[in-house]
Formats: sequence, C-alpha cells, structure tokens
Amino acid sequence: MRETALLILLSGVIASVRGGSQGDCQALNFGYGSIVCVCNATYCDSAGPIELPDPGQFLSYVSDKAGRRLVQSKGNIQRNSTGTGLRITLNPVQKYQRIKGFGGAMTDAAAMNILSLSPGAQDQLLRQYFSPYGIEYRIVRVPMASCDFSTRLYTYADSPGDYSLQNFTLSEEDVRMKIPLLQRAQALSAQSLYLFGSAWSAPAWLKTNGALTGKGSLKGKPGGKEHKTWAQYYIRFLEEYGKYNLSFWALTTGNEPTAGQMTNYSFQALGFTPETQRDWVALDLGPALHSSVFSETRLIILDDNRPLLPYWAKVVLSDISAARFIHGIGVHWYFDQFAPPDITLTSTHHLFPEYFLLATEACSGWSPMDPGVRLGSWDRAEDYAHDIIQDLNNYVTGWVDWNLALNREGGPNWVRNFVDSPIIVDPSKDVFYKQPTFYAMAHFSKFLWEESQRVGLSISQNTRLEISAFVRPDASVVLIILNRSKEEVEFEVWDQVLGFLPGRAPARSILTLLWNRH
Ligand SMILES: *[C@@H]1O[C@H](CO)[C@@H](O)[C@H](O)[C@H]1NC(C)=O
Ligand SMILES: *[C@@H]1O[C@H](CO)[C@@H](O)[C@H](O)[C@H]1NC(C)=O
Ligand SMILES: *[C@@H]1O[C@H](CO)[C@@H](O)[C@H](O)[C@H]1NC(C)=O
Ligand SMILES: *[C@@H]1O[C@H](CO)[C@@H](O)[C@H](O)[C@H]1NC(C)=O
Ligand SMILES: *[C@@H]1O[C@H](CO)[C@@H](O)[C@H](O)[C@H]1NC(C)=O
Ligand SMILES: CC(=O)N[C@H]1CO[C@H](CO)[C@@H](O)[C@@H]1O
Repeated sequence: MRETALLILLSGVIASVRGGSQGDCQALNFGYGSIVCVCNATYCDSAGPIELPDPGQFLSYVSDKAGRRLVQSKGNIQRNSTGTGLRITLNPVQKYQRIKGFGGAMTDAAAMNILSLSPGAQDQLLRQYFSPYGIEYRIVRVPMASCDFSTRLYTYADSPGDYSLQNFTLSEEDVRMKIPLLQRAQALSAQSLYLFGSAWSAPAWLKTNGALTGKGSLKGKPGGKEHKTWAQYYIRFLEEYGKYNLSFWALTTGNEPTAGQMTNYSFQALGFTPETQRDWVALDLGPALHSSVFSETRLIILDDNRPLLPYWAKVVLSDISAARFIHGIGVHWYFDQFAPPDITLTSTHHLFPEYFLLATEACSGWSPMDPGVRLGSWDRAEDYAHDIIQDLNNYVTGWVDWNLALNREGGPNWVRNFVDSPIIVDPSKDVFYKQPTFYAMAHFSKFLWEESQRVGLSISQNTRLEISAFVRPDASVVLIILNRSKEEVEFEVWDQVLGFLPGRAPARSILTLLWNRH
C-alpha cells in the first residue's frame, strides 16, 4: 500500500521525465536515495534503438539521483568555444584497447527469479537486457553447476570414481531454466551473445577435502588423473550445451581460486595457486581444449580479485607452455579500493599486452557494512559507473555484472549470502524493478559496441569528473561522464574536426554523449 501511494505521489513529480522515445520510467521510491523503474508484462520504459544524430548535432543521455533515467536530448555542435571553464579535448589519434562487451550472469538464482514472473513479464525482462529496445548486453557468464546462488549443492558428475565422466549430466537448473532462458535471450539479441563458463567446484570425490565447500583443491598433481578428469569435465560441459545450440566464447579456469585456499570457506570453491593453475592449464586443460572440437574457445585465467595482479599473471603467463593456451585475464571488483588500477590492471597490460583484461564479476550489497538489496540506491549506480570507468581507463575490455535478477531478499542463495542486482523481481505483483545500477550499466552497454576503441582525452583543468571516450567501428564517438559531486558542472567537449559540444553534468549524474564524425 505504501508503495502504491508513493508511486502515485511521484508520478506527478516525475511526469516530465522522458525515458527516451519508447516511454517513461514508472518511478517508485523505496526511500534509499533515488527511484526504481517499475515494469510489468505490458509496460516497461525503454530508450529504444538509438539512431545516430544528424551531422552537426550530438545526442546526450542522462541519468541522475534526481530521478532521470536515460533521458535523451539533442544539442548542436558549435564552431566557437562556449568559453566555459572546463574543456574536454578528444584525441582520437591516441588509441587504446578495444571493447568486447558488457553483461551479467545467468546463475541458478537469476534463472529462478526470471521464471517466477509471468511469461509476458519474463519476455519484458529479457528484452530489457538483450534486445535493441533494451541495453544490448553481449556477454553472459554461465556458472558451471552450482554456486552460492543455487538452492542446492551439485556438480554435473557426482558419482564417486566416475573418472571417465560416463554419468556426466547437466542439472534440471540447466535444462529447464538456464538453457531455455539463454536461448530466448539469444533470440532477442541482434548479435550473437558471448557466453563464458565459470566453475565454482569440482566434484567432491576429485578433491582433497571430499566436499564442494571449504578449503580444498584437486587431489594429486597437474598431469594426474584427477586433474585430467577435471579438464575433461570442461569439454563435456561444452558438448552438452552444444546439444542445445549454445556455444561458448570462453571458459575461465574457475571462479575465485583463492577462495578454495581459505579455511572453512562457506560455499563452493576449488583452490588453485598461480603455480597449480599454470601447470593444470599447461598439462591438462590447455591440451584437452586444443585437441577437442572446441579449440576456438577462449581461456580466461584468474577470475578473481584484482589485488592478485600482476603477480598471478606473471606466474601463469611467463610460462610459454601454459600461456600458449590462454587469451585473457578475468578480474572481480570486490577489493578494488585496496588495489589502485594503474599498478594492477595497467601494469599487467604492459607486461602482457597480447592478453585481454575482462571484469568478470561485480555486485552491490556484498559488504557486511552495506548488505543486500537497496531498492533505488543511487550510490550503488555511482559505484558501478566509477568502477567501470576506472577499469576502461586501465585497459579492461568489458565489464560483466553478477546475477541478472534477484528477489526482494537478494537471493535465493543457499548460504544466505544475499546481495543486490540491477533487476529485482517481485513475483507476488508480477513486476520487476530496474534499479539505478541497471541504468549505470546501460550508459556503457548500449553505446559501446564490440570493437569500439578507447581514445585519448585531455582536460583543461583539474576536475573530479570521471570520463572515458571511445570511437566506435562506424567512426561515431561515445563519451561517458560521471559526476559524483553535488553540484552541476558545465563543460565543453572539443572535437578538433567538428567543433565544440556544450554540456552540463548535473549533480550526481551519469552522462553519455554520442555524435557522428562523418
Ligand atoms: C503495467 O504497468 C502499466 C504502467 O504502469 C499499467 O498501466 C498497467 O495497468 C500495468 N499492468 C498490470 C497488469 O498491472
Ligand atoms: C566565432 O568567433 C569568431 C572570432 O572570435 C567571431 O568572429 C564569430 O562571430 C563567432 N561566431 C559565432 C557564431 O559566435
Ligand atoms: C553411473 O550411475 C549409475 C546409477 O547411479 C551407477 O550405477 C554407475 O555405477 C555410475 N557409473 C559410474 C562410472 O560411476
Ligand atoms: C540447432 O540449430 C539448428 C540449425 O540452426 C537447428 O536445425 C536445430 O533444430 C537446433 N537445435 C536445437 C536443439 O535447438
Ligand atoms: C573451521 O571449522 C571447524 C569445524 O566446524 C572448527 O572446529 C574450526 O575452528 C574452524 N576454523 C576456523 C579457522 O574458523
Ligand atoms: C565529481 C565531479 O566532477 N563533480 C563535479 C560535478 O560538478 C560540480 C559543479 O561544477 C563540480 O564542482 C564537481 O567537481
């Protein structure tokens, strides 16, 4: 009742807020700082497919704490400087990394939550993430068997002693939930999705601790029969998903290998040191993939927090017999504030420029200081945008969020490790809430197509604005600006070929500017 009353109250205040050409955000305020946008089976706000502006014009999309969500406006590119203090000059000749994409994870929990809605609302939700009417995610992380965001513990090969993996079987969660949803997501996407798999734990009988949780690693040594079986498990996974026409762009060597080195770790984990990961790839996983029909599948190491860089990469990638099977390095965001991006990400890039960096997991509400779901938190949208811009400005090629959808509690999660998600479902009302973090993702995912290349910027004076600039494959420019401060900032962007773009970054806002250089 309280929510309904607030909705009615707010709809007057926010009536002028345009969510782009396809309809307005149905704003609802739960009292956590800003609003969520309510969607149901028949209605959801959408920025729609975006067309390039006419020559001489630029498009600007803004979301902010005050309640705007991807609000579009047009401006004219001017011959003369506006004379405002802050000038952002685009330097397209300075070229950096190319973008792979943005996305989220189809966990068991995400699949259950999406399927808890009516079929119409499910479609609406999937369209929001994957279609040209939505935010055009390209990457989906798929947990291989159970993780904490499952309702039970299982792997695909739980028969003890099944070294030939004769009894390898996908779970009900895969066959009835994740796979049908991935197929529907693919059908809604204008491009082929890039799936990547991450395993949390090996079957208990392959492990030193005989359990999926806690401190434990594979029995024996790299090159031994447990390590070989665990590599074949990856091949079997690709084969089984292949039967449903789902092919994987990449696999990681396993989720958070350091978790499995911690005493009494509370959920599924498999411990590797950088040395054992290196040797397992060199002796087992690399050769198994290479000699299979999946030899094109990319291999991503680490899939763990970035303070481990560059050390982990040095150990694994300095060994040519492992490095020749590897393509990228996955980083999680959980301890980013203790690990400056230049000495972790950028130094790793300079040491190993042939290997891509990809952010493979992040979520809000994971910290005991600020746990669980906070409907409408703008602080969390800023945390996302801040981390994404920092990553992009330090050679990261894409950013993959954690659960695509969670319930009001931030689960289900069998160890009650509840967190937040850009989409929260409420099946009792058959609605879902698009959180500020959904729009934070949108400001990047909808605009930065694959192969967009980061370019240089110079800024005329000190500013706390956080900025990243890209040239897309069609030569159009995307500039993303985060203003975490409480005041509005006026600025101008100087494109030395076309002229000056006058702009203003409202207080507590995320801005995406788009223009054509032809
Ligand atoms: C869905 O949302 C729209 C817009 O808020 C509303 O007009 C419509 O009545 C809702 N439909 C249902 C079934 O609640
Ligand atoms: C642009 O600047 C030039 C030189 O200062 C001036 O002559 C001209 O009138 C200005 N044009 C506009 C449209 O303001
Ligand atoms: C496979 O599962 C069946 C039925 O549970 C069992 O009888 C058989 O021993 C298992 N095979 C292997 C190789 O573990
Ligand atoms: C897989 O794709 C092929 C060709 O596109 C199609 O013939 C087949 O029915 C699909 N199989 C499944 C299980 O979807
Ligand atoms: C780990 O769990 C065991 C058994 O519950 C307990 O005895 C031990 O104290 C725990 N160790 C740590 C470091 O928490
Ligand atoms: C973080 C940031 O850049 N904040 C800016 C937002 O706008 C105000 C007003 O111009 C600036 O003073 C802040 O530096």
